[in-house]
Parts: sequence; C-alpha cells; structure tokens
Amino acid sequence: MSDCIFCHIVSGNIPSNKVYEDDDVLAFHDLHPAAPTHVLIIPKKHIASLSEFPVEEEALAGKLLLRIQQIAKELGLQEEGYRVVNNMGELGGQTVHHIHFHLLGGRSLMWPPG
Ligand code: D5M
Repeated sequence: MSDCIFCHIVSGNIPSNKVYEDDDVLAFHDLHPAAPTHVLIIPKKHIASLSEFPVEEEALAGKLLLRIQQIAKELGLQEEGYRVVNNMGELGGQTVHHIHFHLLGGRSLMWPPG
C-alpha cells in the first residue's frame, strides 16, 4: 500500500524509533505517546484492520500477541501491568489503516476508555 504510513515505516522510507523487529513484526514508539511507554506493534504485511485480518494468517495473529508479551517484558512493564489496545474502524477511533496494537504502560490507566 503505497499510501500507507506504516508500510512506509516498515520499508524505512519514514523513520521510526524502533523497539523490536523480526521478519514479520515491527514495534516502534508512538509519535504522540498517551502514556510514559506507548509502543505500536504491527505486522510488516499490510492488513488494514482487525476486521480484515485474514483467517489464513492465524499464525501471524498468534505471533503478534506473543511479541506484544515479549516487548512488554523487555520494556519492564510486566511487574506493574500494562494495556494492549486495538482501535478498529471509525467508532473504534482507528486513524491509521494498517492494523496496530497499542502497548501502553508506566501509569495507572482509566477504565472505561472515553
Ligand atoms: O492510532 C494511530 C497511532 O499512530 C496514533 O497514536 C499516532 C500514531 N502515529 C501516526 N503516525 C506515526 C508515525 N509516523 N510514527 C509513530 N506513530 C505514529 P489509531 O489507533 O489508528 O488511532
């Protein structure tokens, strides 16, 4: 997707502050952090949203979840806890249409979200 900002981050055309990378997954600090730690975890492959995650990509879905677990641990969030968020679609507040999971930590987080 040539107009996808996160695809440009994957390709290196747009810089990012990376915290993790492997063949399938990239994680980088959010440009507008909503918590002391705010990292976005994405598949390198363009998938627009959770609703459009292909059923045949079950292994990638599982890998993303376990990389989030690993990154949270590496960033020292495991002891105090953290939140993982996926915004889907207009009402969900999704603004970038390349699926991403927000990993938020370092402060007490309110519930329910606004
Ligand atoms: O969240 C989209 C998130 O993506 C939002 O928290 C800002 C972040 N963002 C947008 N552009 C960049 C770049 N270039 N680097 C890092 N982070 C970025 P959503 O769930 O779609 O509302």
